[in-house]
Amino acid sequence: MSEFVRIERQGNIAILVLDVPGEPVNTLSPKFSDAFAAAISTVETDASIAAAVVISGKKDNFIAGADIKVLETVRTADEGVELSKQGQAALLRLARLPKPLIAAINGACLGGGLEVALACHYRVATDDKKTKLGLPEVQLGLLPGAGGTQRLPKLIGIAAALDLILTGKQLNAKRAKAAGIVDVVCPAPLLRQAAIDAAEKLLKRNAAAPRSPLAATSAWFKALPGHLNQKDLTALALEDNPLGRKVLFDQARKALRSKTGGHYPAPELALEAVRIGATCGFADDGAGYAAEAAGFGKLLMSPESKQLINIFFATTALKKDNGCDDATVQARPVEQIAMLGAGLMGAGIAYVSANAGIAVRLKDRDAASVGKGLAYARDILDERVRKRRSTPRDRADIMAKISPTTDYAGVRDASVIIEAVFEDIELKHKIVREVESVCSPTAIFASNTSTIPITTIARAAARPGQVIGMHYFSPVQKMPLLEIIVTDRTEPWVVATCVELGKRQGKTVIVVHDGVGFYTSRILGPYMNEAFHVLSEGVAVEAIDQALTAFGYPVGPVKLLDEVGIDVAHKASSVVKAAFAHRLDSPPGIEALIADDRKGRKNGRGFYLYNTAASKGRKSKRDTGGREVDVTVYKTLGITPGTAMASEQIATRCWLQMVNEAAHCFGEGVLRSARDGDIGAIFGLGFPPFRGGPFRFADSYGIPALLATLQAHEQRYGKRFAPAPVLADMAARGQTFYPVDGKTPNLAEPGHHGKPPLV
Ligand code: 3H9
Repeated sequence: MSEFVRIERQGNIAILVLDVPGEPVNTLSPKFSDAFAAAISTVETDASIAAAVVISGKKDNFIAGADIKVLETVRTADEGVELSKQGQAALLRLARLPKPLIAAINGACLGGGLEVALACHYRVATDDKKTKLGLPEVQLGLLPGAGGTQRLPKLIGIAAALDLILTGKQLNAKRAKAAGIVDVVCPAPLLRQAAIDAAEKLLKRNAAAPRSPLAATSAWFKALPGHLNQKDLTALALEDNPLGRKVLFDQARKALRSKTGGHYPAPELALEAVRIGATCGFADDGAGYAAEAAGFGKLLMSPESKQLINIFFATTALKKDNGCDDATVQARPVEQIAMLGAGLMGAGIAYVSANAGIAVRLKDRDAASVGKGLAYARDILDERVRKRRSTPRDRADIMAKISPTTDYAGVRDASVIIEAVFEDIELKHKIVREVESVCSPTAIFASNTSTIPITTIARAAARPGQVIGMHYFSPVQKMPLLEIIVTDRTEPWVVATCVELGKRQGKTVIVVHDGVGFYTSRILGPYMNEAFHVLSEGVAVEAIDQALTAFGYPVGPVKLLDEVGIDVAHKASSVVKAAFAHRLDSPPGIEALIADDRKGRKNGRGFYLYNTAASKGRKSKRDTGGREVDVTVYKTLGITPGTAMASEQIATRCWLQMVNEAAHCFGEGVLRSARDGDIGAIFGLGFPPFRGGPFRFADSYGIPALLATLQAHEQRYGKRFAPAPVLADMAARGQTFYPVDGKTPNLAEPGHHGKPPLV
């Protein structure tokens, strides 16, 4: 018996217990595959075994997919193709096993893990919160390479399968059952028995009417159209004939292109593998499997996949990081927090906290304002219930955790008090003093400010070591990043406690040093400023936004101004510009927009047209939803659009500013590591993930080349392009931010940037 797979017995049923030794999760690796193949041979040849159950020995993980570290060692596309073919062959063997094979799933069943489950003949999954089924390969720049692009559409239909394969979406057991992936859902403690019961049922059924185990379980699928709604029937009708299928694939390809801008080859190749598979009915060993293997090998060698895999490992490392250079610093427990300010940010923070099981005291100055905050949290939950992501019971439990107040009642019991009031330093100082007079002496005071240095806020505090910044992004319930800001005086336990709180709220957390604009707003400022320069030179708004979306940002900088709010951006950027006026010259104009009451989407008056009450009758009555430029904006700015500038030139000017400012932050010790800088820019600002973040991108561009490009721009456009000093140092020493084959010094990990520790 292998230490990877143990075989236990219950009568004539074999239980294959998967348990990769010494690892927190099961992953598919050559060693695992050998052990699993040997166990399957035993099931095949041992006449006393009539059926088998595949279950995990881990507490809350079935199989997390192929071992990504092994994938990283693949050197050529051909090797990748071979790896995929081996996976396909191993799983085909499972699917063809003449004895019923049941997957018993608890915890993550992802990628290759779901492919194993799909090759089994029946799937039982638990209703545990950790149980998630999906094919997240596209998020790593890959496609499911062990038959997933063929077996999933064969099981649940092409349209439903594409929804999972092209997005990497993960389903809980209940939703997986509704989709037709899972046959039975049960509570976690009953999993083993439920799987054994299923094996016995299949054995009985087969004995009554012998047929292949697969046929025994797919019979229900044949009866499915009777239970489908109109939308599903249309999808099936489209899938069932070649012309309909062509329409379906053409639509999917078009939708993909418009979403990815052609920057992500993985979903396109996955779609192609499904399309080819569909032409031969997803036959075992058919052309679809060959296309899948070819796509897998190609993608494994792609630079996009390498960057996305880097992001996976960076976020995994951040899950374990306590935010302090001393890894032994412990977080203190947080049972209750107080949230001061019930606006969109405050209400959003209250919601993510309550959702994590933390009691929240939500305070605002009057009942109407707190009521609005509660209604906002309730709306988020209503939407989740409507989409069946939460139950009405969950909604009631979460809402019960948020208690409203208009005074400081209950603040004494809070371990962390977060303020999200107006960006007014007098007000913040008043609140710090009031809070300190009523809260516990061990309570932490966190500010959600995006513009005021935390050191300035802490000046009013009697306990400045317990003052910290927690910069959330809007909308809080959707944005994955939390930027935590520490001053020279913030205590390490305060940092560790807030990092832990952020993780419980579901955030990826980076810790940065206090300073003007912290990290994210600081690198956004010069980027937006450059877009404004380009605009003031007479380049059209659409041309600027298209240039940056073509580079890979989800929205262009001008559209982003409308979304964030021109007034908000103006306030934030004036702080950054004032601090760096010696090197950041900014064009005039934004003041004219403010004077013209252009605040962006929120008041329907910005760079684009919105069909809101405020914009109706001004220009267009059609609902353009921000898709068309409001040409009157040029007059407000005193600009005549018409200057032609190459898209690449526009994009380069803007990204150079962001990357150079990130290098400034790195050199000044604002960041703990290049890794944090990459994650902050990707998760907080939408820096194109396939480029890996500003530091990975700088490395792949080449530090000397980056330096030269900045110098050329400095000559042409002025001092705002002067390279960050760290870049010149690194170029002179032949350094990169990340190690190259372990040869260069590693500047990417905390504690290796040559600066003293932040905390
Ligand atoms: C694939 O399957 C390709 C196939 O289709 C084709 C084959 C031919 N590999 O996140 P955590 C490690 S591609 C290697 O902190 P959690 C992780 O690095 C794969 N390592 O725990 C960490 O290590 P360490 C498709 C992995 O509970 C430790 O496990 N699959 C892998 O918060 C704990 O992880 C995916 O994309 C892996 N596949 O979340 C799933 N998975 O302790 C990726 C985890 O040394 N994984 N590790 O730092 C996840 O989404 C999450 O890790 C998971 C657990 C939900 C499983």
